[in-house]
Amino acid sequence: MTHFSHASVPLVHLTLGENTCVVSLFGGHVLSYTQAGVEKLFMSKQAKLDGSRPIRGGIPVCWPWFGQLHPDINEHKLAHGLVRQQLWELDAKVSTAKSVSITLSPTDLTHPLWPQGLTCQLIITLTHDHLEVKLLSHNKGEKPVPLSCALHSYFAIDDLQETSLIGITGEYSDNANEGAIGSTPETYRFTGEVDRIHPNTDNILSTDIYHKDRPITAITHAGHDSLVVWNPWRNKSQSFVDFADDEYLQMICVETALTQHFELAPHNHHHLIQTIA
Ligand code: TA6
Repeated sequence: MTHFSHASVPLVHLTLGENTCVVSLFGGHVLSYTQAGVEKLFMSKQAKLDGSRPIRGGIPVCWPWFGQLHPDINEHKLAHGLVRQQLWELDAKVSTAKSVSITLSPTDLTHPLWPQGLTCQLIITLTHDHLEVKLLSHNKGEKPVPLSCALHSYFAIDDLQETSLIGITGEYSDNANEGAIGSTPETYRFTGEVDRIHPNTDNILSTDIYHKDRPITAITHAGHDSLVVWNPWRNKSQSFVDFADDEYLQMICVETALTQHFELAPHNHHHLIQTIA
C-alpha cells in the first residue's frame, strides 16, 4: 500500500472493509486504490505531493481538454487542461454498508481559458469489489462547448515485459509516430514507447491488464469516445523530473477519454466513467 504521510496536499481517506482509497484535493486526484491490500494504481516515487506540479501517478483528471487538444496550446502550453493543478473541495461524502462515495469540484473557475458555463464534478465510489471514478461535465451556458477530457489512470504492474492489455481492437492514432494510423494487435504488449489514441464507441468497454497469463486488473470504460494507452519507455522517462528512470517498467496508463471532437450541448451533462476491479 502506498503511504502519503509526506504529502502536504490535503487528502481524503476512504475505507470499506479491507479496501482503501486515498484522494488528494489537489487536482481531485485519486492517489491510491487498494483492494484486499493490493495496490492497483502506480505512483512515482518522485511524484510531487506538495502542489508544486501535477502528480505523476494515480488518476490525473484531464479537463476541459486532453493533452494538446486546445486551439491555443502553442501559446499557453497547458497540457491536460485546467483542473489537475488546482485545489478541489469536498462537496459531499456518503457512506453505506455497501459503498463510500465522495463528490469533489474544482474551486477556481476564473482562468481566462475556462469555457463559459462549463463545470465539472468528480464522484469517487469505493465498494467491496471495485472503485468507480465518474467525471461529470455540465454545460450551464446557452452555446455548445467543445470538450475533451480523460481519467488518465496509471496502473501498477509487476514487469512491463510480462504485461499485456486485452480488450482493445481496431485502429489507433500513434502519437509516438506523428499520428500515424496503426492497427491494434490482438495481444497488446509494450516493447517501446506507446502513446496511442484508440477511438471506441462501445457504450461499455471492458479491458484487462494481464501479468503473463494472469489477469491482475479489470478496467471498465463508459461515456468515452476513445481510450488512451501510454507508456513513456526509457528515453522519455529520463526526461521527467518526477519519474525515476526505470519506473516505466512498473506502470501503464489506460485512460478513459473523450478525444474525438465532442461538443457538450447547452444545458446538457456528460458522464465519463472508469471502474477498476
Ligand atoms: O496520455 C498520454 C499523454 O498525453 C502523453 O502524450 C504524455 O504527455 C502523458 O500524457 C503525460 O502527460 P503529463 O503532462 O502528465 O506529463
